[in-house]
Amino acid sequence: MIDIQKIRSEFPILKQKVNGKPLVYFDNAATSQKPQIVIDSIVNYYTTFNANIHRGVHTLSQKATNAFEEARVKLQKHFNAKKNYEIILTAGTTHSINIVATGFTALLKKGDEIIVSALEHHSNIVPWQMLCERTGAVLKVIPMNEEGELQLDKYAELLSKKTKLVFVNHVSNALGTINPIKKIIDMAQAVGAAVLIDGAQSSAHIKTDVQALGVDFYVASAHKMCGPTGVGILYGKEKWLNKLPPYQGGGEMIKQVTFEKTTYADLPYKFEAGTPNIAGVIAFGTAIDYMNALGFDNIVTYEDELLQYATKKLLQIEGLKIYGTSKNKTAVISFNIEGIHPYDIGVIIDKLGIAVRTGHHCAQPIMDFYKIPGTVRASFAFYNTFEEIDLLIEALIKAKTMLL
Ligand code: 7TS
Repeated sequence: MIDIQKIRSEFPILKQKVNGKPLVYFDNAATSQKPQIVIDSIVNYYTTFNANIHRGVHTLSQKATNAFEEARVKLQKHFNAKKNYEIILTAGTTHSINIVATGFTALLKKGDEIIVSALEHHSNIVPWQMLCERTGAVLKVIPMNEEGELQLDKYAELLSKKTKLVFVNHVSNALGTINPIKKIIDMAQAVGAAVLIDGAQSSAHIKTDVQALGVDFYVASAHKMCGPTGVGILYGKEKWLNKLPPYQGGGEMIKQVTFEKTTYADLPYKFEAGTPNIAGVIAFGTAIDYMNALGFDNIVTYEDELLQYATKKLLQIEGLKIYGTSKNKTAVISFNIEGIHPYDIGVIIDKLGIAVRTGHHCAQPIMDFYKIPGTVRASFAFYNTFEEIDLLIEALIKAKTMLL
């Protein structure tokens, strides 16, 4: 069960007023808010044991190294990776994707094929296009339908022996659709392709077991899971991480350096050049503990109630259309009101203290599919309330009266 009063008291930012009104934060798909315990974790690191990791014999360095490596193990357990060194600590989802996309340059040849989906965020499109430019590989796209779901029959037609890599997000950031990733992974692996799943939008709502999925790569960002910005993970099966070359050269990722030849460090350090975001990684571990203590089953049940309530209420507003109507959705609602630009709605309801995102949500192909410039996106988290949804509805009715 979600104890909403207790939870809200743990998020200091939610107590403030914005433009004279209590903050209603419905931009959780962009980034989540942080509980005090995560903020304290960062402060505690810098206040009591700030030191560089993996290189000092002194006490603070060892303390920092232990806390950093403990966080890796928490992440390993959370995502159920077989080995702790299959969890690479990165700067976030975008960074993780680029490590794989750049690494595959050495593994692809002209005429090979890469499949992405029509539901991708730009960070899941551009690195693959760049990979295709470097290698002569061809990018194919799984189409979507009007409900915002992927067409798996069309996906089956795209798969062949030429397919080397399939890349799909677990949940669409623009529409909230939960993709049938187990099926997508199994179908790709049946033709010998590797699969990368982007968990940026799912990881705060769905507990993912990478071994049960059998996925080759899985990526996520801490900041969408109550953790800090600038931190994320790249999970990769050991055999794949060993096949990929390092992404960046530098300190920490080497075994031996001479001017004639350098040998690389073992996993995970081969992909962790330079001083990482030590405080961020430790706080990511704290955020994972916090979310697991709440329980993902509790989180998803409560957020689904918010989703159903908001969907019903929003559809009572005349002229309002929701984009993305799959039955399998996280608590994200993308919508427009007929005759009004989404940006204008965003600006007016901000004056009433309500934070939503407006625009194409870095998923322009989805907007092109619906032939719209963008949407208003309200995305909910477990610390949101039904009363806040009522405030959104009131604000939208007000905005509609002002703008039409
Ligand atoms: N993949 C998906 C599905 C995303 O939603 C995002 C960020 C990213 C990748 C990139 O993550 P980053 O942490 O590396 O930036 N999505 C959004 C969003 O929907 N609004 O702001 C950022």
